[in-house]
Amino acid sequence: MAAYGYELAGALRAGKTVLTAWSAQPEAGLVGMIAGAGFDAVTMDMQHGGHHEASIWDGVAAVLLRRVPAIVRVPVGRFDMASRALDFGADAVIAPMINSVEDARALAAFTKYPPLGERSWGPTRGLALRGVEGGNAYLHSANADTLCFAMIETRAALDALDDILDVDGIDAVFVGPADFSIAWTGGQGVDATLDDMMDAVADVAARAKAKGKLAGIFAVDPAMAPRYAQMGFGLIAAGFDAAIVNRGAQAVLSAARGG
Ligand code: 3PY
Ligand code: MG
Repeated sequence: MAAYGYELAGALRAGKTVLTAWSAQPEAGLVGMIAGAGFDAVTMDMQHGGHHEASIWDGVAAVLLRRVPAIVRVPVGRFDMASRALDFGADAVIAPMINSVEDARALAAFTKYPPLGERSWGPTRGLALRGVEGGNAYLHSANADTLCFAMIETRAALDALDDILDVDGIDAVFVGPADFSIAWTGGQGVDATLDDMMDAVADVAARAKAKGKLAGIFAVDPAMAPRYAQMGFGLIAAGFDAAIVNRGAQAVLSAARGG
């Protein structure tokens, strides 16, 4: 078992499908509730969701309390926040718009300890949340047990994919199909389920696997998750917090109305 993770890296490396909820509401009570609802992980979104540094501090704790892996998507270019999310106890970070090998190298530098990268020491909060004292075991295991996902969602990223995958410290890629569709259609439209791009999407997972790296994707429609799993995506985001509340409310109201 991973010393300080809740099996996220191990599960993905063993080929398991990990279904993560996607949390946009920066409210730790709700985040914790979702973590307890049966998802394999919870991802808190600082790029387009409302999460901010304080809600990541509280939200990671709320998720880990449920013994569920906590993942943080940081804003564009905020590699310092990727370091902080790991220090706060996150099991993985997802960085959007990694469009070049230089972006990938910078991301890896902020998320991996020497000699692989330049992550600065200070995971005090994460270790406290897991009840761990002392740092050397974390220092020696964190590079492998905490995961760094580079988002592939532009033409430039697709062109640079093999070089991005070759960067030591980039553990995985994560496809953003909405932005990917905008790039694919040259800005003509946004459609995260666009059939025309699905071969290219599948190719990202295949190329990651060929290089011994992991792959994840955002499933706007949760019904897409099995298809993505078939393509080789291990981490699949399949449950927006707003949709979870809405669908739950519909199910409750439907039952209460007798039908
Ligand atoms: C995208 O689909 O572009 C994403 O970033 C998923 O949130
Ligand atoms: Mg995106």
